[in-house]
Order: sequence, then C-alpha cells, then structure tokens
Amino acid sequence: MKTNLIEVLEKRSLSFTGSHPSELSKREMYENVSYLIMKKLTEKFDISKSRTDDADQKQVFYLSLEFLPGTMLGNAVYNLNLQSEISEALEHFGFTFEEICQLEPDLGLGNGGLGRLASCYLDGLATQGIVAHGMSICYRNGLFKQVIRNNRQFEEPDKWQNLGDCWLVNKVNESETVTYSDFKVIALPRDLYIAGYRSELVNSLRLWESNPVSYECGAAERAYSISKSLYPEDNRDEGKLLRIRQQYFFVSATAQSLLKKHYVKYKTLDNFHEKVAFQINDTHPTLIIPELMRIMIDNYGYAWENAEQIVRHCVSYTNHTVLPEALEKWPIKFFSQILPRTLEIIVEFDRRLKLEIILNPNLNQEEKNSMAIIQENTIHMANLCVYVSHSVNGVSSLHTKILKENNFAPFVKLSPDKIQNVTNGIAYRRWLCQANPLLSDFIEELIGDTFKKDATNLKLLEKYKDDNQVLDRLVQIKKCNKERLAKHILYSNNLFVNPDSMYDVQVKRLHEYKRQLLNLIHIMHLYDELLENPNMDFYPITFIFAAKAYPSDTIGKSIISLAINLAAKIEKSPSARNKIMIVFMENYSVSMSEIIMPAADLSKQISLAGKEASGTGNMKLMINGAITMGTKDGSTVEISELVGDDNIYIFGMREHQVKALKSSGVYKPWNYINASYALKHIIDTLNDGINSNSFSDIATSITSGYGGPADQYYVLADFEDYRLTHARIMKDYSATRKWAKKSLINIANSGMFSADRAVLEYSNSIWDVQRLED
Ligand code: NBG
Repeated sequence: MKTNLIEVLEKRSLSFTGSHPSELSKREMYENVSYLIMKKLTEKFDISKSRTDDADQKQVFYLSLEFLPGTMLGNAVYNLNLQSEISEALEHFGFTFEEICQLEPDLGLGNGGLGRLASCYLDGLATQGIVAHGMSICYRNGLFKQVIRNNRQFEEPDKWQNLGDCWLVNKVNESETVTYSDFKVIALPRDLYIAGYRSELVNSLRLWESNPVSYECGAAERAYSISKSLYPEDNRDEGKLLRIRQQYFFVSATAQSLLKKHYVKYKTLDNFHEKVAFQINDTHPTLIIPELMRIMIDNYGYAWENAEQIVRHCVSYTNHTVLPEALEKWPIKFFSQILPRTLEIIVEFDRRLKLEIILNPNLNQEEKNSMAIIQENTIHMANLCVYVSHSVNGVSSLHTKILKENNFAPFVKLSPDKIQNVTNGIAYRRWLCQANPLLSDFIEELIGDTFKKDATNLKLLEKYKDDNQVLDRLVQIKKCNKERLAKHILYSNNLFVNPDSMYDVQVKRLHEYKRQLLNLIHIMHLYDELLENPNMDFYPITFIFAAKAYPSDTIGKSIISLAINLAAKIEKSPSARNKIMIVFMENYSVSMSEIIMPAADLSKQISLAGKEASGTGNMKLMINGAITMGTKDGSTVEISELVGDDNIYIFGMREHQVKALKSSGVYKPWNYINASYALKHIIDTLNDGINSNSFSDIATSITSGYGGPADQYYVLADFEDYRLTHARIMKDYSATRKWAKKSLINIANSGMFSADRAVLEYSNSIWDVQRLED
C-alpha cells in the first residue's frame, strides 16, 4: 500500500507538472494528494452507488441552504484510515501532512451552527451506513471574510474555489433547467464526496451551480447572480427577491431530478415516498413542498389529493430558531412576480388548512389566525412546513418544549404527535480525535478505541475521576493545547498569551441574544476592580472571542469593536495587563475552531434563556474538557443534567422567569444601574469612550433601547449572578486537580452529543430508513 501511494504520487506529479514530487511546491503537492484522495473517494462512491441502486432502499435528501464542511483533506484521510500511509509517503518526498493540510481553504458555505450541523450530520450518516445526500448551492463566494481594520469589522468576499474546488465533481449529464417567470437557468450539479469513518459507504453533497442557458445580453449575469454568494444571515430574515430565487433554484433542481429518476426506474411516482425522505433544514428549503406538488400535478397528471398524500409522507421539517425575526415571511408580491404557479399552490394549501380548522372547537380565533399560511399578504413559511410535514422537530429538549407550548401550540392541537425532539449532535471524531490528538490518544490508552465508533463508551472514563495520575495527564494535555493556541495567536494577533492563565472562551456568531456584551461588561468590571485594588488576589485570565457580525448589524459590529478597544486599553494598563487579556480572533471559521476548542478551560454559553435553540459549540467544548458557564438554555440544559451541578456553572434567569419578566412589562434597566456604582461606571465609560472610541450606541441599547426595547436581552438583570458565578469559577480554577476532575466528568458524559446518535434518531423516528446492508 505504502509503495503504491508513493508510486501514484510520483506518476501523477510527473505527468501533470513534469517534476518529481520532491520538487513540487506545497500547493502542487496539496493538489497531488487531493487528487489521490479524490480518486479513492470516487471509486468508493461508485461502488456505493451501484450497491444503493441494487438495494432499492429509501434514501435521505438533506435539503439545506447552508453546509459548513470546513476543510476536506484531513477529514477524508482520517475517515478513509489512510493517515499513516499518507504521512509516510509525504515524508518520503520531504513534506509533512500537517503543512499540506494547512494550505487548504475552508469551505465556508454556511453562517454558523445550522450549516455546521448539516455537515456533521453528513459525516454521521455516512459513518452509520445510511444512504443520504446533502443538497445545497455551490456559492462562488462563501460567508464573507471578516477583516479587522481600525478596530472594526469589514467584509471581503471569500473566494474559496481557488483551491477548494479540487473536491468538486461536475455531473454535467445530470443538469436541470430551473424556470422563473422572467428567465431560466441551468442548474449544474457539483458534488462533494463524503466518506464515513471506517465505513464502506461514500455519500455525496450535491451543490447546484447556476449557469446561463444562453449568452444573450444580461442572461449570463442574471444566471451567475443566483449562485454567486451566500447570504450572511444568521437568525435574520431579510426580504430579498434574490434569496427566494436561491431557495427555489436548489429545491426545483432537486425535485425535478429525483422525480425524473424515480419515474424512469419505477414507471410511477405512487411509491415516491417509499424511496425518498426530504429533510427541510429550517424553512429555507420550504419550496420543495409546492415544487413537488407542481411537478406531480402539472407534468405527471396527479390529482391534488394524491400528490399531497405522497408529498406529506416524504417531507419533514427541523426548526432551528424561535427568534421572530428569523421565521421567514415572504411578501406575496415576490411570488406573483417570479413564481406565479408556486404561489397558486401555496394559496391552495392555505385554503385547505383554513377549511380544515375553521370548525375545530379546540382552536380559538386567534390561534386559527396564527396558523394561516397566508397572513396579510405574506407567506409564513414555517406554517406551510408544519402543516404539510409528517414530522416537525426542535433541536434540544427545551427548544422543542417552547415550540410545542408557544410557536406551534395550535398545530399541536391539530396533530398532537407531530412535533418531536432530536437534540443536536456533532461529528466528534473531527472535534475530538482529529482536533485534539493528544487527548484522543490518551483516552484510547485508558479505555481502548471503541469510543471512536460509539461515543457513549466515553463514559468508561468516569472510573478515573479520582485517579491523580490521570488527572495530571489531563492537565498536561490541556496545557499543550493551550500552548498550541498561544502560538497561533502570536502568529495571527501578534500577542503573547500566557498559557498558564485560564482560557475563557466565547466563540460563535455575534448576536445580541448570545450576549457577548454581558461577557464584555463583566470584563470592564474586573478591570475597574483591578485598577482600584491592583494587589487583589487574581488568577490571570485570557478572554478569547471570535465572532462575525451580520454586515448591517451596527450594534453587533460595535460590540466587536468594544472587545478590540477594550483589549487595547487593558494592554496599556500596568495594573491589569498581566491579569486580564482579551484576544479577539479575526475571521472565525471551522478550522480556527478546531484549534480553539481543545485549548479552552471555560466554555461560555450565556445566551438569554429561551433564545438559543441548541448550540453546538457547547458540545465541542465539553468533549474537549472545557467546563461550561451558562444559562439554562438550548442543549446546555441537557449538558447540566448529564454532568450534575458540581461540574457546570449555571447562572441567570430560567426561561420561565424571562417570560414572566417580559410579560410583566416592569423591566427597567435604570433600576439596576442606579442601584450599582459598578454598573453606573460601566455605562459612563461606554458613553465617554474606550481607547478614544465612544460606545454610546451600546450604552443607549441598554438604557433606552436601540431599535428595540431597552436592554431587550436582559444583560443587566443577569449581571449580578454572572459576576458572582464567575468569581466562584476563578476560585475553583486554581484548585487544579479538582478542576481536572470536573473536566474528566464532562468528557465522559459528552457521548450523548454525537452526530451518530442524532442521525440514528432521525433515521428511526422520522425518515424510517435502514442502514445499507453489507
Ligand atoms: C441555529 C441556532 C443554534 C443551533 C443551530 C443548529 C439558526 C437559524 N439556528 O442554537 O441558533 O445550534 O441552529 O441547530 O442558525
């Protein structure tokens, strides 16, 4: 095998570049190795495909406008179990595998948690032997590149295809034509192959790229515009026509292609739902519903009722947020403009829904109104999804409870069992085994390697919770990972981080509900305390932030700027600089995250309770041994149940308390400010400016509101408990072994959050699909 790899690399190198592999640049070597891996993936994919065709089983199509695969090479090599061969072959030619992997750009075709979850699920599905394909758009520009200039965020296009496209396979023969009322485009499939961990199965992620049907004046630009860029949205809903075109584009191409193939194979669509399951990932792919209906009725002559039965059986919907601004509502006029037939079908669904509920005695008028698909000339995409899908799920137990009790409560009365919970999970082999080889190897030394196929076996670690030798090794490993991150920060930020300080990590999209501001206000407070009392007992802390703000989110951008300016101010202060450091890491990405997660001591999950649907960074940090400081929100609730109160730091209002406070209408941020000299001083400082930059917009958002109610995410209401809890953490952190014990208990209980478990739940209770038989 080894010589074989060396020979293949040599052959390709000579025929493509005319040079011997040892003379190649790193980039050329990267292309050479990727080619080799692609060849292996293609072979396995072709075998999988013929087995799948023969097996005639139901397949899953995971529809998502976003996927965040991160880097491909390291993961593919790991899953194909070729690590040592590839490393040896590269070393033979004078390269290291690590330096080659570092060249690869991230495939950033998603905003954050939602897209990364989709990629984690593709990994889990291939590993579990479930035939499942992702469906999305081949954006030429991924999520914008964040550039910090003058301590502020700016955005630049992310042109990942420069090197990242060597993983794409064009399937020209499977192109489809997508028709809007004003023009048509060609949808060209560009597939990525997804290998499971030591699994025979290779699945695909199909990325549709929009191309012109002709090169007449303007046609090319119009077509290219559809797959040009990913919308930088995260929990937002911007009423854009182009966004509807994108949504229709990829579901129409998918529906046409699958219905056509099915019909060729079975000569009927009557059994379509027995062979295909569509997962609608948030409402973005909702148009798959009317599109399937349109094709079945208009092209295959189905009656509405028959088509509807089939469609209902194949679609299910995952909700990923309860924030009202993120629940998509599209003006009807957009649809009449570009998709009139789709609109007719949606109107018909709305009519039928209204007819079905009009006489229902269990629903009052207000509930009936809220269930309507069409309300005041807007289409409520979530209502269409909930009405038609045979299953709807939330992504953590608290989130699902909120969906059942609030957002979709009237639908529960209509179909009590439709809404279920599937708590999110992560591709933990990427986040633990590949990102943190030291820890992974140590775990293997203690409990064997079965945890790599079944994460629940991590539980076996718990028997070492009082073993000092084991705990000391954990501390050492954490230190090495902290040094690795410190090196990275020295290179990227030109800052010396103290690896003996506590690494306090909050990395995620910037959004007010996630309350990066609470973290920053507390740092301002610690700084004030240190100025007042420079000799106080204080364990050094490094606060690590990474976050991209939505380009038009002015407050979000100010919060980023606050972090950076505060960092600069602290750096200049002799009393604070060796005790507190803030590091803001620019352009957060999957690959950056892979360096941060293993190095974290404290995982900050401090969203306002009830707002974070699940969170998945919390799981990645937990499995790498960080202890969570968090509110009882999203899946942090489940983390706290698993590890128990001694091994997590929970603070702040619970979801029902937030709800009660909100509905009481008596929340007054000034009451907190007037009662606390510390808070008053912080507000004054924000107004006066930090490092010569005023943050009066942030102060205003707290004291009187900035485009919303004053302090709408209750930063001040939770501040005191946050402060006390953090002080307790600092005390506990200095007892190194006790902290290591908590860390071990967290790792041992993280198995529940594996994507393998989550995709099996989807397979059994939603999709009704089986593993591909060996
Ligand atoms: C996000 C939630 C997160 C959750 C991920 C994945 C959206 C719309 N939702 O809490 O905010 O972890 O989805 O489920 O991006």
